[in-house]
Amino acid sequence: MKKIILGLLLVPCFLLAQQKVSIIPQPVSLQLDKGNFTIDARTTISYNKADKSLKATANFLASGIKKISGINLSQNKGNFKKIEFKISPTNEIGEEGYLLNVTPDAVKITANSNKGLIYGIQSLFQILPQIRTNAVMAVPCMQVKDYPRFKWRGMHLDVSRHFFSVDMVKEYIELLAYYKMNTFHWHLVDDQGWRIEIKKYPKLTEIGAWRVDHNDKVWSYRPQAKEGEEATYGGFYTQEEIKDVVKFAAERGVNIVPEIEMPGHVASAIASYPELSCSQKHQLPLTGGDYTNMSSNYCAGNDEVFKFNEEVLTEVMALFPSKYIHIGGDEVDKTAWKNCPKCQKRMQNENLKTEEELQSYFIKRIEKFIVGKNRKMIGWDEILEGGLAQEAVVMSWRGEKGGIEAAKMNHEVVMTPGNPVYFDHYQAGPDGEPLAIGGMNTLKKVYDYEPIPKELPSENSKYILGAQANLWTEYITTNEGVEYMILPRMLALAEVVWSPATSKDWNSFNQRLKWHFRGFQQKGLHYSEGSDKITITPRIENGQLSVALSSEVLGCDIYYTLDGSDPNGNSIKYNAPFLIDKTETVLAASVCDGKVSKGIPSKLDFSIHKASAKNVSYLNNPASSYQANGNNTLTDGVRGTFNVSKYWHGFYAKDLVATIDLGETTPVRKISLGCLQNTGDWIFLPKAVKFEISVDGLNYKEVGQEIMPLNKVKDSKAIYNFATSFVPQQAKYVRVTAKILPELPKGHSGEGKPAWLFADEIIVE
Ligand code: TNX
Repeated sequence: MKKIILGLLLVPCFLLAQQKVSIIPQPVSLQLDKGNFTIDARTTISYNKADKSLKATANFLASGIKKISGINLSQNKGNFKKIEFKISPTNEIGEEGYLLNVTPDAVKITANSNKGLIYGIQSLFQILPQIRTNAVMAVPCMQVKDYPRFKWRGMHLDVSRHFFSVDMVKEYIELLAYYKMNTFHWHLVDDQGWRIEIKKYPKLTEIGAWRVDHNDKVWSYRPQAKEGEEATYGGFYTQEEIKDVVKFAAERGVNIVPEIEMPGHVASAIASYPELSCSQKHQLPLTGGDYTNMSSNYCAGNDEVFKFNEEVLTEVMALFPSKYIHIGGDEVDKTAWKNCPKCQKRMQNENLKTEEELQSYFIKRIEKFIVGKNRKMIGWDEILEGGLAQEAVVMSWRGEKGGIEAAKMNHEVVMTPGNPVYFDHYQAGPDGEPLAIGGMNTLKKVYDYEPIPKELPSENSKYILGAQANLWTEYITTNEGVEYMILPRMLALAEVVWSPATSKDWNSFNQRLKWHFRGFQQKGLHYSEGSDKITITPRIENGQLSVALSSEVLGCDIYYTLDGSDPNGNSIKYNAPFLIDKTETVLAASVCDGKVSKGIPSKLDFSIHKASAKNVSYLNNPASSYQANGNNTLTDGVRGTFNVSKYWHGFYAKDLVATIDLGETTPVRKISLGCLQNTGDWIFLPKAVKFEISVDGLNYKEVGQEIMPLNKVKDSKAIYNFATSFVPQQAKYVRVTAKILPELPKGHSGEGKPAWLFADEIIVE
């Protein structure tokens, strides 16, 4: 009898077509074999009952199977068809790795820890149907060996700017775990809302969790209440809810790193307990949620502030078992400290010379407390300023510079540079996309990210714990918005932090992504199909200007026009970079299966003049993060705009002194330099621009100067052409000197510090 049943059961293994396996992140090694294992009502989960922790893992597997098939798997019953997990010392796969061995008779998952088993189960889930179905639950026979490249595989969620329910947070964690991300950075505190119940300080959530609801998306600190308006927008998590979420995450191998911001970004705490701020006026009773114009910092001179934070952290650490506790530390506006007698006294007593050192004092004092509780403190890269605390871990967000610096000092680092892992930035468009904070971090940019910087000495690379994407929610107001911004970019990041660097393969990733897109559709998750925008890149080579077109969408053709019409399948097909030798507009779109992509076409205007494509040399080089198109950006014919930063060359603290070699002596009658002002970003028009010409490149003659026009001083944003016109003169060289503003004006957040100077084009006529 037994034999017959066995024979019948084996049939599907030979009849079912080999299923595709589309695991993301790509496993270290995967070998598909012939046949399938079929999960059915007779399958049992088998494990060592003596190990209590395995029970939760078995339940996790059982409930996942039930959800997609309705099958109730038994546990440790019978000896027939098993999904077996075993914790046993296994080489090469580390703490989080797993071996998954599927044969027609059994699925075996082996790991060194429960976490590894969970990842094996996640791989299994990715192979099975994504939603409830009556289909046969067939798992292709295979052997998988898999383990992560990095130990910090993080996703962050800001629940302060907008509040997200426990259910949404769980959904987020579930998605993380499904893609083997193991760290959830929960940004619980910011100016716009305090989101965690603290028993000792109830006002934090009675007052600090609520604000007036103007349904606007950008706030400075906290939105200003109108007369009689109530603070009705917000929410917070009770300690019981937090315990539940922590448990939920742990069952999926996800560690939650709570972030309790300090000493800045805490208008919500100050609104609740004004006495924690520097200013006396904040100690008046506050009503109606009007907390504008307050300093959003804790007072660093007040010992009560430290007592408060230590007591808050004590409750936080009791809730979160995480070794790492995040204390924020970013973007502290030091103005209040400069004007605060208590802060100034602290600086005197502690022999601190700058407010940066005062911030460092603050953070170090908190670190001591955290380390005393056997935890590790992590903070944004500003904690490097004024001296890094002894054991602090640095989260590098303003590029990778801070991370490199910290890793060189043998501090642990998590890489989370705004470009490309801020998922609040656009991933496509921006036309047709939900309004976002700015920037453009496409799926491919995320996929191509390498967390270990080239410039880091190899012996220090071990300090790079991994990478993380951050989801700030100033512009994200709904659950759908959260899903849309992380899907599918999180999948690209998952592959970056899990899979071996050598196995990266954009084509293969896109292939596997299709299966996951289908799953998103079936589950009703909101996701982006990626950027179908064509990137138009100006190039200068051998004194010629050309244009390259590229697309992230695979398997499509690119078509373009030069006559201003919208491109379609009858336009010019792009094969290779083409020359631009007159003023014209390039419009480009991708055409897939005969259909023009849905977004509006990409467009770039080129204006050609006497200096076009000519070589530019600089006395002071542009800053590394504002290289635009490289050396000859100022002669590539492309102008910058307020929205698109990539065509601007940025200079910091030093003047722009650019010399153009026109290649031949030619009559010149007008020269101009395009500059940007965006005061909020510390970018100011130059004080003055001087224009010179030369025939021999040695002797220069001034042909004009323009002083920064007075009517521009007050503009927070401006694009202005500094220019000079003169009677035509022979020139082979043109030199332009733009004087940078050496000190930001009084009242500016960077008062006294040098400004940035941004320029896009030197036009010679
Ligand atoms: C900077 S990243 C911030 C956040 C903002 C974010 C917007 C960081 C440590 N601070 O407070 O939400 O930019 O992208």
